[in-house]
Amino acid sequence: MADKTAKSARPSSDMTAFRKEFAKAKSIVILTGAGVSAESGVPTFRGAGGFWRKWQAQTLATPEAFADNPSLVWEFYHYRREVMASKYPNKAHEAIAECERRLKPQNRKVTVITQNIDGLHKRAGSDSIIELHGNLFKTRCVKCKDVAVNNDSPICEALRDKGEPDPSAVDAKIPVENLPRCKISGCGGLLRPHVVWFGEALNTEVLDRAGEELDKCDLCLVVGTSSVVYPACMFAPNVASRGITVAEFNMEDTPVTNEFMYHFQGPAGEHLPAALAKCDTEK
Ligand code: BJW
Ligand code: ZN
Repeated sequence: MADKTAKSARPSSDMTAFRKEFAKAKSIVILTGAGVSAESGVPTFRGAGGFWRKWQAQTLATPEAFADNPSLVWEFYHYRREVMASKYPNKAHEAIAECERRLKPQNRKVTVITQNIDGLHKRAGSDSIIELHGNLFKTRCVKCKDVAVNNDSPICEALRDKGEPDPSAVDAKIPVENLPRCKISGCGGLLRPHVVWFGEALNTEVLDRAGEELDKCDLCLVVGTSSVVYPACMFAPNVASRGITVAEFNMEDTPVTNEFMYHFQGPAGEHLPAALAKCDTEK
């Protein structure tokens, strides 16, 4: 184990030392955020890429924005759904999925807990995935609460060719009756993206499943998240406070970097394949 006694000491970037701990770990949690998909060309939430038209993504990811202007919020999510057709899992997603597959016959578990809604972990072949903030390709009826998978493109006729991200684009101002509607017989309620917006509680079952995996893990990787959004930002620091090794993979420091044993600075697509590659001790 790397030498990191004081909580505020700098984490180690010794990959050889990390690999020794990885070789022994039996229950690994990989907590991911928008940065894991950045190399696939999916914009992150904060920072320069986090704008759509003139709005910061955070401004539109709220129940208030949807209540105020469902057409605008649907344009934003429609754009993000359509964009995903030309985006593919990158080396980081693939390294995580390959690691889960390889470790399974060794009775070693890898669980992805992701804040992302883009579905790229699944597309890379990861199986054990907990989606904390929902999924771009699921809808929820505001009236009957039905949750459904929806891969339609466009999701409704009125959104066809809408959602242009350019700041000069004109809002489509789609009447609410022409926005995506529930197909359950006799309902017809307005659909919303099945995602967790600011101020909304995370699904209790999802939170419980994440809590179980975090409680029993003996190694935790935290990849491409700014670690500022509650409750996910507390997960890895809580694991570290149990004395479990946590390794952060990020382009930069985060507010919790110094709580961890390891910090690997740089693109996840570069460091994760090296971190999760087959060890000499594996059969
Ligand atoms: C790379 C890389 C590369 C780049 N390789 N790395 C005041 C204090 C404390 C809490 C609150 C507060 N006021 C309100 C709250 C609660 C609020 C919250 O935490 N707000 C904070 C912002 C202050 N949280 C909530 O509301 C949550 N619910 C909740 O807490 O309920 C109870 C409650 C309610 C109200 C008050 C108090 C309690 C719900 C949060 C839901 C978040 N939803 C979103 C949108 C999802 C749908 C969608 O995508 O549209 O989830 S917001 C957005 O942030 C999205 C993300 O999943 C989430 C996290 O972002 P993430 O993934 O970390 O992305 P970025 O962009 O921030 O960071 C990218 C990172 O990658 C950076 O660090 C880069 O350096 C790095 N990177 N390229 C490696 N190649
Ligand atoms: Zn309905």
